[in-house]
Amino acid sequence: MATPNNGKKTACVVGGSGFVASLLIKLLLEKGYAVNTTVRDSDNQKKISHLIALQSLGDLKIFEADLTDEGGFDTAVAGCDLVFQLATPVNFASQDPENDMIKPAIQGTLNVLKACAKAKTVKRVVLTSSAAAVSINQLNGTGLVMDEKNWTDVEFLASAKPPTWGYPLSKTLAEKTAWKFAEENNIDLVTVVPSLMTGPSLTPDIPSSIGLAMSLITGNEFLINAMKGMQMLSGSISITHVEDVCRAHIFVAEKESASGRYICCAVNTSVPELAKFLNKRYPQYNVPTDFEDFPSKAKLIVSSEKLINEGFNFKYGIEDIYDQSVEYFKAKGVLNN
Ligand SMILES: NC(=O)c1ccc[n+]([C@@H]2O[C@H](COP(=O)([O-])OP(=O)(O)OC[C@H]3O[C@@H](n4cnc5c(N)ncnc54)[C@H](OP(=O)(O)O)[C@@H]3O)[C@@H](O)[C@H]2O)c1
Ligand SMILES: *[C@@H]1O[C@H](CO)[C@@H](O)[C@H](O)[C@H]1NC(C)=O
Ligand SMILES: *[C@@H]1O[C@H](CO)[C@@H](O)[C@H](O)[C@H]1NC(C)=O
Ligand SMILES: *[C@@H]1O[C@H](CO)[C@@H](O)[C@H](O)[C@H]1NC(C)=O
Ligand SMILES: CC(=O)N[C@H]1CO[C@H](CO)[C@@H](O)[C@@H]1O
Repeated sequence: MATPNNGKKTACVVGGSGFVASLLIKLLLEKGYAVNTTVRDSDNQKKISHLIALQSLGDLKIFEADLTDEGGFDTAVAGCDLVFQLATPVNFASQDPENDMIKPAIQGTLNVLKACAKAKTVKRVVLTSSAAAVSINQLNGTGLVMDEKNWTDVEFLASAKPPTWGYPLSKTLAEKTAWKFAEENNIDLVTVVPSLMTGPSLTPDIPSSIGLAMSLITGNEFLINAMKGMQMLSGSISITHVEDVCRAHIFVAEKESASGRYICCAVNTSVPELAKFLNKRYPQYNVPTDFEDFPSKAKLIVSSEKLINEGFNFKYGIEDIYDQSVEYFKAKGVLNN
């Protein structure tokens, strides 16, 4: 493979300041990649301090680009072999999900793919989708198995508008748009479809997904209710260590035979089952285990069989995922024993 930059492999990571993207950048630099990354506001020293710190690990250049700027990604993408697109607007409290999340998620993904088409050097694009683009439907029951062929029911989300509908709709439509554009423009696209992530974060602030995954331990009632809502809407509580999701991004980017979507989910559970596990493992936090008539069995599992059959190994199970998240919260001063 002809690579510029003295034979170094080159990658662009779009949305580098985020929870997942900043760890992905660290792993890429450790593997010897030269990395270009884009952030929304490169003058905001606090929001990018963790990226500045990563520059000591290798060749990392920081560019400024907003998802809504057509042409904004051209410079950072130019000359790269691989492009990872992780940026997405997240605003669960939005009164206007159409304009705050759905339109910019779709337009932004298109703007990144257009930059890839222009660059002529890009061999593969890896887009970060979400299990929320797979598992949301109106079916009832338990024991359903969802795989890469399954798509979230967009008509249901758009018409019934259940709480938090904007985010899953934005993720589903952005991924569908990406597949259409990639096919029409001959782009080698692979998508990673992760579940809820937790684990230590490099970001200055604690990412909201860790706060959600840790809510049973911190006792935050609002977030515990959000987790119950997540189980009801998406059919399960599915959790993966953030590092495994980053490793999966690099795995599918480098593996020539990889194609299509890849669900990346280490653990499938429910709020009551998870609470029982956490209560036993960390008795000091008095995790509640009585959920009355709330369903203790998840409706479905999201299966990572395709990723595993491709040769990927998950490094972390439920014990490691939570042991490391608890240590992270202690280090951040959120938990004190
Ligand atoms: N965390 C999870 O549990 C989870 C689960 C499934 C899928 N995912 C997916 O994984 C990806 C990364 O998520 P994350 O948890 O790392 O989220 P995050 O920390 O909130 O990162 C999102 C990134 O998107 C950027 N962004 C938002 N709006 C933008 C805009 N208009 N222009 C440019 N950049 C914009 C943010 O930039 P700023 O720093 O400037 O705000 C941030 O860097 C997302 O695609 C998400 O949907 C996450
Ligand atoms: C980063 O962007 C610059 C400017 O467009 C480009 O020359 C270079 O090849 C890009 N890739 C990397 C990994 O440096
Ligand atoms: C599932 O159950 C809900 C609530 O009981 C009901 O409204 C809905 O029609 C059911 N869905 C199917 C596909 O049977
Ligand atoms: C998932 O997709 C397969 C293949 O299209 C389909 O047969 C199955 O019914 C879908 N499952 C659900 C729960 O929607
Ligand atoms: C099919 C599948 O992925 N099942 C997994 C659900 O999660 C448990 C761990 O909690 C795994 O052991 C199963 O393999």
